[in-house]
Amino acid sequence: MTEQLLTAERAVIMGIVNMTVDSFSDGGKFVDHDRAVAHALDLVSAGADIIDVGGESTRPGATRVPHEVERARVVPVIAELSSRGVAVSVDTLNASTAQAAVEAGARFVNDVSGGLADEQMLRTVAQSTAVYIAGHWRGTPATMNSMATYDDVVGEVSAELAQRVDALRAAGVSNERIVLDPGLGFAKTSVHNWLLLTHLNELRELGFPVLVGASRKRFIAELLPEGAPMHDRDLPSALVAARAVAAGAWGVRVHDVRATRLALAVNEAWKAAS
Ligand code: PMM
Repeated sequence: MTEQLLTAERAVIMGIVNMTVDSFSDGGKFVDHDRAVAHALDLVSAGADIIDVGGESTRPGATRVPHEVERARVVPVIAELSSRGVAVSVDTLNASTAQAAVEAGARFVNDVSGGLADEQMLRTVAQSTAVYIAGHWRGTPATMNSMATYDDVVGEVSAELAQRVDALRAAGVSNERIVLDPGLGFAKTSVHNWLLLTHLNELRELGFPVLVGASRKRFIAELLPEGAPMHDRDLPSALVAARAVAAGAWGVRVHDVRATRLALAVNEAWKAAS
């Protein structure tokens, strides 16, 4: 099933379940086990291919969560979803959480730090059969905004992701188990995010599936009137997802799966007719 997702002709939709108290868009809504599971199942029925379960927010300025708290939040949900046949990814910076999640059935480890936050991460992934999603990042949520300086953001993000690939290979993770993510918003300004989105082909040239996470982020909010409600970000997020997929993204990580599925259906109809 994991292999099918990696080689699928249709783009993959990863639905977000944040079991956090302070995520910028849905903090506090799904910390409870039953609500998280119910939300995940809703996202699956709306067309999510993978459910991404996270227990620690990585937004700028977020406070770190003790590993045990993170594990206690996400592992039971991952176990339940996996037992129901849902493909699950764990969104974590921590090797110990990744390991527990994989033991509970997670097939993907989604690490926005690309292994830079926890030196055990790459070895832990190598010892599993999980697919590893390596995000581009330059520092913790406390420091990343000050690291958003680039001469050539596309070239530098590509080169830094290529270094993560080298580290993954050295740790024993084979190419077939690697997905790359430009890490929109992680040590990036809005201008950087748009440049990365409009030059996805350069990231694709690294030879790995590319996942894009633009959903509800601040650079999307900047398209809306100030103070617009959070769900107003879902339409522009779905359009960005569709454009990213049209530009060759393997998958998109989104909050509003229903809208994204429709936006991708437009892409598919467009492609079929052209
Ligand atoms: N962004 C966030 C969290 N996890 N994972 C991947 N692979 N890519 C991302 O861009 C990404 C991520 C932060 O957003 P959230 O608070 O809405 O989860």
